[in-house]
Amino acid sequence: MDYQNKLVLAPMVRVGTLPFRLLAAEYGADITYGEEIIDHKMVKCERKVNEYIGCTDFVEKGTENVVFRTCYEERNRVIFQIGTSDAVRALTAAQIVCKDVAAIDVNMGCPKSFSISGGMGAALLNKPELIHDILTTLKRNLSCPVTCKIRLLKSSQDTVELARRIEKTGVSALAVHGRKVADRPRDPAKWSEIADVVSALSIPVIANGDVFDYGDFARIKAATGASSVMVARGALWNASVFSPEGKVHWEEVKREYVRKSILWDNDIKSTKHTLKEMIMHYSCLELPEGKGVIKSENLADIAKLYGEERYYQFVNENRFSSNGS
Ligand code: FMN
Repeated sequence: MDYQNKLVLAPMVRVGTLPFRLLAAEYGADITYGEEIIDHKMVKCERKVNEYIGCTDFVEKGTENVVFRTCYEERNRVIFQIGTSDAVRALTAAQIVCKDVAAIDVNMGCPKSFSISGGMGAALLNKPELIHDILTTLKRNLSCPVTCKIRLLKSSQDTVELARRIEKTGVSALAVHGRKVADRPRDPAKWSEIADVVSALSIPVIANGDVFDYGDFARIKAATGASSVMVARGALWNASVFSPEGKVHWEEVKREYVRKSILWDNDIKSTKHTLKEMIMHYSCLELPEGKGVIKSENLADIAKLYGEERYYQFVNENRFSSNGS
């Protein structure tokens, strides 16, 4: 796995499922992260080849709950992001999925209370020994690359010190979200503090924060010195942000997302959440489209709402033969 000069789709809960990752890749993303999945959940899963859809599923044992879905096409660019507070559990979870993905990433930046209270995400940032334990355990026992994603610490000096310790564990790359734990998404990302990390490390650093247009890729690269860039909201609002030809209209992107959700039989909650986020950015949920998404109970309802009934029918009638190639 090469982490130099890459455009990267950031991990996004309830957004970064298979259809969205494939959509971003189609527009030009080189590396696509899945949504964070907690190790507790993953250790309960078994791998199942889903011939009906043409994909590989990780399903909670004894249920039909698909926790992670991937396919052969994205095998060399999909990163599985794990939420963890324990090296052995992280390893057990990673071993279940590592042969089907390009790399394993550890989330060390999530500031949400469910992560922090479980000792995961940003809670790790002030536990360098635990970080070391988790990353070295994964590195020693997995054959795929291991990376992690952090936020900035209180001072740039502290961030650089932590980044150096992380580099020593042998990780292949480090993603740095240019905000501190207490910062809000609307606060500007501090590209200059990412630059301090880039100049202190020799492994690739993936710069993240406030990239909304294709031109921003060059700007953040110049400001940070990083050769790879990760995008979250800019991609959520318009996945064609990765396209060097410029963005296509968001209605077109949304339609393509709906079709991919149908094709890959995406989890309805994730499809609804992603569509709502897209709609809220450009319009509002009180209009008929938004209300229709909220009311939808399954992908057939979504297909009807977007005039894709025939596509829905076609896909479902041709499962075995047309998919997974
Ligand atoms: N960061 C993670 O490390 N793991 C996640 O699962 C995750 N989920 C997110 C979900 C949403 C809807 C958004 C907007 C962000 C999420 N983040 C997550 C943070 C992003 O990956 C990214 O670091 C942050 O949004 C800054 O990038 P941006 O300025 O391009 O949005």
